[in-house]
Amino acid sequence: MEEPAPNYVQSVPLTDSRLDDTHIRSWRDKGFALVHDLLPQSLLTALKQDALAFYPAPNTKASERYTDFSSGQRFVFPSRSTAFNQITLHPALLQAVADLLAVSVLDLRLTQSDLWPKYGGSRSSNANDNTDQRIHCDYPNHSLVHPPEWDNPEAVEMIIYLNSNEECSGATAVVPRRGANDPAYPWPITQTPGVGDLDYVNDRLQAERYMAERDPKAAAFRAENLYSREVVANYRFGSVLLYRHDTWHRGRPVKPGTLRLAQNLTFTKSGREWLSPLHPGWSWSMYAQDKLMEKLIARATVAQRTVLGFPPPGHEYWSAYTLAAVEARYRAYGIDMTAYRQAL
Ligand SMILES: O=C(O)CCC(=O)C(=O)O
Ligand SMILES: [Fe+2]
Repeated sequence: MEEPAPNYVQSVPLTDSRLDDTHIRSWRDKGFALVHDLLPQSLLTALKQDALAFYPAPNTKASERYTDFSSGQRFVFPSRSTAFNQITLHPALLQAVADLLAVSVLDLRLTQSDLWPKYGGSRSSNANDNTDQRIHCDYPNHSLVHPPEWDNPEAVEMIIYLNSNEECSGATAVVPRRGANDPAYPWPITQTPGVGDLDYVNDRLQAERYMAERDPKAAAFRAENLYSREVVANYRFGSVLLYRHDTWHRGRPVKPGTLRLAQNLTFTKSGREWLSPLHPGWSWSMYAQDKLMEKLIARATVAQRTVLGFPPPGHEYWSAYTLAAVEARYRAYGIDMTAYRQAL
């Protein structure tokens, strides 16, 4: 299969870091929105510096072990990079997700925040090579079930790019959904490697060869309706691609000799236990000597804490006793329990 010349995703500027109807409609109808100006450049620059200090430079021996798409749990929330934590819980980002899902920020939960390197040219013949991904939806390794009906989404995924397409290539491709009867979006989403009894194969050529053998109808569906209709997100430094667990998309090859850095996040509506966090629980690091997570909880806003699963003001968890106990745990780092006390 030849790579066709890409069509680009359209992007409309934001006003005051707030999504408008165009972005919200795009995400809800087509399955994605690309925004270039959601997050402050200074914070993104700080994050990129932290990531460059953490990940080996391209074309070095040390970079060779990063052949896959994840950081191997080494650059995940909560991180020693303050900028990473601040972006993860940035008010503009949380508000954007809340607007897409039409809920309050207090009804969001974080389930993924991970900063991945993608090195150009480090390609293997492995079926799981990540360079040139097969087209897929992300729900199978985020969810125990299947995304609900299209008009009732329960999660927002995003990729924050710390480079530009011009510099690194490898722009993510997405397939815009065209209404309820779109042949690219049949229900359920099963014609894809890794679902049901189909093997998980990541590499595009190997995945499509496998599909052609195992399920020729599905392979034809993928060629005719998915690959032929993909458009790519012409990303810049700081662009955010907002998409969904049921959006067809794929990662594409990064230019040899370059390193594309991207932060991947997922937020769900609260009470979705079937949507698994991708990392160890947020409290797992609470015995670390630097008290990173305790400080983060103490200094976070009420909304940010709630997004991490801390009980919101007014929750049945709170009593005079639990309030005093939680305050005792975090007092050393200056937690302000006023909002919880007032709601008792
Ligand atoms: O790296 C990209 O551009 C997309 C990655 C992706 O879709 C995935 O790993 O699930
Ligand atoms: Fe994906």
